[in-house]
Amino acid sequence: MKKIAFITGIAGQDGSYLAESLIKKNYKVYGIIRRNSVIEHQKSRLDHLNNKINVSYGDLLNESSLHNLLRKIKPHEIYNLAAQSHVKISFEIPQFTIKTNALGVVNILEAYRLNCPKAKFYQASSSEMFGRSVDKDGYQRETTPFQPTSPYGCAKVFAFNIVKHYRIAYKLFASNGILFNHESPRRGSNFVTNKVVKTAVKIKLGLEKKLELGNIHAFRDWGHSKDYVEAMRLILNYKKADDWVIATGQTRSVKQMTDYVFNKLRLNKKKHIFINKKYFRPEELKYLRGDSSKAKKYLKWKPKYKFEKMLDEMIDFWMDYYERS
Ligand code: G4F
Repeated sequence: MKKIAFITGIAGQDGSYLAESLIKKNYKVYGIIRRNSVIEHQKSRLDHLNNKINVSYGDLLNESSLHNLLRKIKPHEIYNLAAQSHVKISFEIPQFTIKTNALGVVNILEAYRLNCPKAKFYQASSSEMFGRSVDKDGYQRETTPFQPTSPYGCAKVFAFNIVKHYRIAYKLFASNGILFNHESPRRGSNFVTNKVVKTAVKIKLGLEKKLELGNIHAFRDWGHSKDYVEAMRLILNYKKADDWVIATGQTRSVKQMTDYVFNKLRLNKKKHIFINKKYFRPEELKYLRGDSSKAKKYLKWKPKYKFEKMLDEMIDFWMDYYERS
């Protein structure tokens, strides 16, 4: 019998790569997307999977849609990837972010507990939960305390804890993947990597003149989304539910990432890059570097992509996109 997977946030970067990967592994894949007034934006990452997945409208805040679907499809694996995922925007819409990223998780956990408790549940937890906290050796790991620095991070800490609570209280297979930043050509272009790459390519092609950035001295541990969705599946196929850090173990500043892209395209940084206060956050998360030794040891997971290869892939994607259009 085919395994059945249910993915919330299936139209996002991770959701679309995860759906592709599970189809290749012979899963039957279901997912929900939220209604959006611009239909073209809604399923663009899924168009190539058209007849291979089952997508319906749903929302973490619309409980009946979750109960109905889970009762009907009885999944073996549930991946909760839906979220208001932009940290800066979470300062502008804190209530909506907390409703979706915290209360929304309770909603899907309840639908899971009441309709298909034998399923395995994955929660997209985030390195943003660590916030100000770094271990003495300069890494964040499963034992590092959470000190979130944004409404997004606070909501994700709540979600992490409630998932753990459901695991213990109801003996459910509910796991957290604490994923550090992960990118790809499918990344939304208001996240810094894709914003930098897309704008730099446009500058190179004479379609744009400047790139405006916020805090370029923040450090992030950037991996590739394709590697990270593999970790999600391994997490649910491990013998017991647990919490897992998924990261590359390397950290670079936004400036270093931008330098790589501008050097690759032979662009003059001084001429094109400007700092604009509007991209700063009320509190900045300054430094992330994950230690995923536990995932390497027990899940046998390790990233395949190197940082430079990932950025090269993104540059090639946008070059190809603008040269064809
Ligand atoms: O690309 P970012 O917006 O990602 P951020 O805030 O680290 O969040 C991402 O990673 C989290 C995992 O830790 C996820 F949970 C979350 O959902 C999301 O996927 O910003 C990265 C860094 C920040 O320090 C930001 O201040 O880049 C800095 N930055 C500098 N200029 C900018 C910009 N970020 C954006 N988005 N736009 C700028 O112009």
